[in-house]
Parts: sequence; C-alpha cells; structure tokens
Amino acid sequence: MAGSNDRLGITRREFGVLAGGAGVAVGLAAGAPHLALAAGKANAADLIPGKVPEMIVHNAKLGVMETPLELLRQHRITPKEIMFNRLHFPIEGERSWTASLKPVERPEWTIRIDGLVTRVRTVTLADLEKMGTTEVETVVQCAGNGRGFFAAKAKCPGSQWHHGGMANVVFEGVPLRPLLDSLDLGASSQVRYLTVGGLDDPPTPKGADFEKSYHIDDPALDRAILAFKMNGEPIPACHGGAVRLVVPGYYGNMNVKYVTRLLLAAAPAPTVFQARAYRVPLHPVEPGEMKVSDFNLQNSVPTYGFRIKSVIFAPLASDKVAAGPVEIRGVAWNDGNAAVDLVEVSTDGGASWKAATIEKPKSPFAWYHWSLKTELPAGTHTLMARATDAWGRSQPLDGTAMWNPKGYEWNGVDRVTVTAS
Ligand SMILES: Nc1nc2c(c(=O)[nH]1)N[C@H]1C(S)=C(S)[C@@H](COP(=O)(O)O)O[C@H]1N2
Ligand SMILES: [Mo]
Repeated sequence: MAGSNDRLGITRREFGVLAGGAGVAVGLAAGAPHLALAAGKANAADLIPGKVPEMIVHNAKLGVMETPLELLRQHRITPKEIMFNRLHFPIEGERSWTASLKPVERPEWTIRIDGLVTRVRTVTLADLEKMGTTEVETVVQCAGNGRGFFAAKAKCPGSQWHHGGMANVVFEGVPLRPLLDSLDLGASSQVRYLTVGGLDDPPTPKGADFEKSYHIDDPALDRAILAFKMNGEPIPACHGGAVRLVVPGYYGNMNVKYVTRLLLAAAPAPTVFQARAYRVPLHPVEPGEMKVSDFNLQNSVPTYGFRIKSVIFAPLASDKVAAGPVEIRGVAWNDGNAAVDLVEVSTDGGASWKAATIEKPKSPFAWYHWSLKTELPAGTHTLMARATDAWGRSQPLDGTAMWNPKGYEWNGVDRVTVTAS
C-alpha cells in the first residue's frame, strides 16, 4: 500500500491552503471527537453560516452537529440548513472552506484514479457533469447516531448523538462502476479493494487521512455514485462538494466527501479510519473487554450497511398531547437489501403491539414513513416502535445488547414517554 496515503498536492494548493498551521496539534485518535465541547454551547450558525441555530453542536472545533427531531420531522427531504454535519478535522484555518453551506465552485476539481492499474486516469467535475447521471433518495446516517443511548449500559467515547445524526436527501451523480469500466484502467487481477480519499487533509502531516475502503466485489458499489448534486443543487462544501461518494444504504463514514482519489489496491487502507475506527466487533463484547486499539481486520468489521431502525417523530416528549385520538408517526429504514414491511407500535411499554401503516418510499434506501392512529387515555405512556424487514431482520428491544466500544450502529427499539392530558 506504499503511496496510498499520498497527499494530492495539486488540489490542496488550489485552495490556497497552508500545511501545518500553528495550534493544530490535535490528537487524531480513531475519529472520536475528544475535544467535544458541552453540547449546545456553540451556535451552529456561527460555525457553519446558514445552519439553523437550533442545531445541537457536539464539537465546535470540528463543526459536528445534529438535528433536533422537532426540525427533522418537518421535511421529507432534509434541507441543507438543518442537515447534521460530521467532519474529522478542525474547520478553522486551512479547512475553513469545509465549514460552508455554499457550493464548491470548481469545475477543475480533479479525481485521480490510480493504484494497481496500467493507466492512471484523472476525471474532473466538468467531465462528470457531461456524463449520464442518476438520482437516489437516501438516508445519510452517522455510524455513531444514537451512541448516547448506549450510556445506559456504559458510556462510549465520542459525541453523544441522539437520533439526529441522520438525514434523508437526494443525491445526483455518475454511477461509479460504469465510470471505472469506461476508463479502461487496465486494473491488475490483484485488485481486491477500492480506497476512496478526500481533500480534507489532517492538520498534522502525521495524522491519518480520512479514507475508506470497499471490497471491489461489494454489491453496494453497484449502486454507488460520484455525486455532485444534493437536493437539486451543487453539494454544499460542508456536505462534501464538489464531489462526494454516495453508497446508498451504508453508514455515513462510507460516503466520503471531497473525493480526490480512487485507489485500486490489493488490501484495504491500513490507516486508522479504516483499520481501527468505524468498526464493530465480530462477536459481542462487554464494556472494558476490548479497546479501540485492539480492533483489527480479523476481530471486527467496518460499519458498512445500516442496521434496520425506526424512529418515532411524533409525538415527542416535547409535544403537548391531548388525551383521545392520536397519530403516532415516524420513519424506518434499513440497508435497502430487503423491504421494510412491518413497523409495530406499542403504547403500553411493549405489552402489546399494533402494526402501523407504512408508505413505500421512492427508493429502497430512503425513509419509509409510517403512522398509526390510536387512542391515548389521560396519563403517562411509553410509546415504542419496532421495524422488521422482509428478511426478518428486526430491532433489539434493548439496544444496549449491541453495545460496542465505539458505540456504533445503535438500532434499539425507540421509546418516547409522553403524558396525555
Ligand atoms: N472526506 C471526508 N468524508 C467524510 C467525513 C470526513 O470527515 N471527511 N466524515 C464522514 C462521516 S463519519 C459522516 S457521518 C458523514 C457525514 O456527512 P455530512 O456531514 O454531510 O452529514 O461524512 C463522512 N465522510
Ligand atoms: Mo459518522
């Protein structure tokens, strides 16, 4: 893998950025935002102008923020102004361009395709714009979404996400596989992995790049696109413009932003974001049993496809609920490989369940909206929602059963306590 971690000096200089600025000696351990400020202290609109001030800021230095469900539920397609944001490197100084909702207007944006190939190629944004594109409505969700709920068993380090580290948006771009085929790369038969890297270099030369690897035969790559539009507009800088890899059905980290490099290699990237972070143990572990530094390619798997999940959008604990008829509603989704065909709702803490009505989404990777009309007598009620798909995959009643050292892939049955009066 020598050379896999080269920095792409050209594009980096194009942004007029300077390497190694002062005061950026940040410990880049495993993507966990150790510098997290107390949630809510910084104003999202100051960090990324245009984001609404109601966003819950988890890490001001990195511009990490989540969407309150009260806002998220108002839109079928999440507007950029309220979309959650996750970056791994400080947004000040040389990466201040990543803290913007404006598009990255650079037709000369260049992606280099190299590695075990006979012919190294480059493709620009202008090239992509001339090619046939496809659109996909898809959930984007951080693997850490819901991490805060694992604290009921043992707190996991990193941002204590509630449910708002997710969005449902429409990406448009060029399908990846046909593009790679058309480039006539002369790839070696040794190629097993595709590693994708972005322009947001770490603040110190020793720091690991954010790059992610995919098995070259992964069927998820059949639906992957190099996206340059989100919700009908050029992708905002903070969400990965000019070009972002979108793998529908895969956790957020697998949707690499600022794509400048596609590397065809025999092995996955050895760097921290692939080899140690964004992994879950192959076998259940108890708190304290395994450290992040113990993760390796044999004992763990990357956070690839979404675990099936449903989230109650209404009523929320913050809503006033009148006793009598009530509509309970929310969203469900999975990795898109089988339809979500059942959402059960309980209003009595799990003693009894009723099937909700499910709307079939436009794409298997988008939110399925579900709702159930029922009655709530005066008093306090625990509402629960549990999704199941056509393959029988469902959600654990106690989500902490899936506890893992980094607190990834939370998909426990959602619970909301409301008082009807
Ligand atoms: N280049 C790059 N791509 C990245 C990241 C990053 O820091 N750099 N963060 C990843 C993670 S962990 C998530 S959850 C999503 C967040 O996407 P969003 O900020 O557009 O919501 O981007 C992913 N892609
Ligand atoms: Mo993430």
